[in-house]
Amino acid sequence: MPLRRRDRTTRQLRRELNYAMPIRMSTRGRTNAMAAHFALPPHCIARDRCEIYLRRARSCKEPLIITGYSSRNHKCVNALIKLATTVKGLRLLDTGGCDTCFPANHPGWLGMRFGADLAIETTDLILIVDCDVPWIPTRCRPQKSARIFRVDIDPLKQLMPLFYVPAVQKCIAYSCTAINQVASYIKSSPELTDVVSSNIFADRWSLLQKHSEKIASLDAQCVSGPNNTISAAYLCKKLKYLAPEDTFWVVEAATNTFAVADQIRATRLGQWINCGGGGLGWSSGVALSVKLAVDAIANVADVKKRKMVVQIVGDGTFHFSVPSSVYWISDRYDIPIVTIVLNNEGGILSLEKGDLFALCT
Ligand SMILES: Cc1ncc(C[n+]2csc(CCOP(=O)(O)OP(=O)(O)O)c2C)c(N)n1
Repeated sequence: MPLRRRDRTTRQLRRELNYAMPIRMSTRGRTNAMAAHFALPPHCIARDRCEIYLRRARSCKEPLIITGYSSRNHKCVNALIKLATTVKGLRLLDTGGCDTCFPANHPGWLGMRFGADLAIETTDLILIVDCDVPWIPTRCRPQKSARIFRVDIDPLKQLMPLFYVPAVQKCIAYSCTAINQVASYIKSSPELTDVVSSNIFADRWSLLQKHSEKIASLDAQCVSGPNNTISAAYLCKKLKYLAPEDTFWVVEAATNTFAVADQIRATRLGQWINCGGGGLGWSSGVALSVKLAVDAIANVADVKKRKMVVQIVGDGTFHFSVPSSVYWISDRYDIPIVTIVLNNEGGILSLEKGDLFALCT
């Protein structure tokens, strides 16, 4: 009996090692064995499903994509841009489960909102891509007539059975593959190409140019309060102005997240870093890691200029991140980061351009 148990343990251990060991380090025999575990082809949408999506999407007036963590594959950001540029008028709502999913300078950008947004209530077609909670039904819900499609690696959310989205089609696929497929399918079909090049779509594109009005209205929110108190929006607008354009923003701003997202308006791949989980306290450690990573990349590329990493964090959340360890490590290993703590009480902003850079070099 003890012998058998040891056998089982050894077998289990070998299996675990197989999972853990990188393929390139394996012998051919082990590679073959591991291929059984790893060689899953990228999931894509079946062609007939793709046709169904697009047939139903043809007649819609206000198509909307809601995403959350599609940018865990950065290539998906470019795929979404390509699709939103092909299907003019398509808009995208980011629910902030990951890095920047869509650049703020694209006219289809609706910003970062989770739980509720007006666009969800008015749209007639929603494609949910890699998003766990596209809306909170007690706060906002789509019209009954809206057609909903879902593409996700786990579209049924089998591990989080909290609420179900009444999608007419749910498809297991890698978001980047699926989005590229849809864009290619449109391009390969002369009929659909005609549809998306029609005047209706051109008009929708013109309507999207109201994006600049949206940006102006966001900018208008950035006013300082009485007695020199400052709002999160005002502070973030200043930060955006002070920091170099290629700054990385690690954001754990809790209730101020929308205000921060509205002002930082990330446009570069991976520039806005968020965590999909609900456990607070990750951002300080992540800011150090991001700084290490960007400096390592600069070293490899032999680039002298160092990119800045700015962490924006709520005051309660700041304490969850064990600041004493973080700044000891930052100092001990020379990993400079800037931390902005939002304390919801206001303060006096007196940073000048250059001060921020001085802080983290
Ligand atoms: C590890 C962990 N503990 C507790 C919570 C519950 N929680 C959510 S928001 C929040 C308050 C965060 O405070 P603060 O960072 O000051 O943000 P704000 O008050 O601006 O929302 C807490 C305790 C959590 N999400 N994760």
